Amino acid sequence: MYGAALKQLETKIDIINNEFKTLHKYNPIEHVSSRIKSKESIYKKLKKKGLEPTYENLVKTINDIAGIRIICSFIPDIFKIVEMLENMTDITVIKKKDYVTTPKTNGYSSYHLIVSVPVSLSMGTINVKVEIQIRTMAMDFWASLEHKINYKYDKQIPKGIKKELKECAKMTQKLDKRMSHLGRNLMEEEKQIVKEITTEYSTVYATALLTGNAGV
Ligand code: 0O2
Repeated sequence: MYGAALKQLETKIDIINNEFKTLHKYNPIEHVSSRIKSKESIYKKLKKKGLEPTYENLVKTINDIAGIRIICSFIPDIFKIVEMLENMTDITVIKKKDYVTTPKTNGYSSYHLIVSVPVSLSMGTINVKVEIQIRTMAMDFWASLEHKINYKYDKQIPKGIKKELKECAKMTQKLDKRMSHLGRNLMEEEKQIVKEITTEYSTVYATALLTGNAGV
């Protein structure tokens, strides 16, 4: 059921991306990946929560068994994608965590949505929870390195490395802001060029109409 929910969501995200490309002439999503949490990881998470490893506890308390990660170019894209997902009538947003506006104390930044997706099986329709993480390439770079370091030190990262990671996170945030600013300027320039071409074309066409040369 988790695999089916992921497939459905991936299709929806693909549709969002194509719609965005058509409407705004640019592609907000760099890439999308999905995964189903490993048994070991589910077991560890239940243990951490002080719960027995039962099917009921797993379904009720673990929100990220099925996970999708959406990587964008710029910070504003994250919020646009969140808005588009929220507007979809066939998925329900259960929970939102905005670590983009307010990063975690360790520096982690990303937008998390827990959504419920209806999956039709032969025995009926069930609602399946999926975690969607939306972040920029820079945020993803930081998070994947921090994840590896965490794994290496079994979540007991030495103080010096923690400090270094926090500084890197600050640099990542600055880089994201500057890149988003550059991206916005570039898009404004492109819009202006399209506007100028359209205006020029309209003038030429109107003149042609008035002089009876519209066919030309
Ligand atoms: P893995 O191995 O990536 O699957 P909740 O019950 O939903 O309130 P939860 O699940 O702890 O509590 O929620 P949260 O904080 O949204 O974290 C869910 C996932 O986000 C994590 O899953 C990570 O993938 C990612 N994440 C959260 N905080 C950090 C962080 O500080 N660093 C990195 N690198 N990733 C983070 P898992 O199960 O922890 O790990």
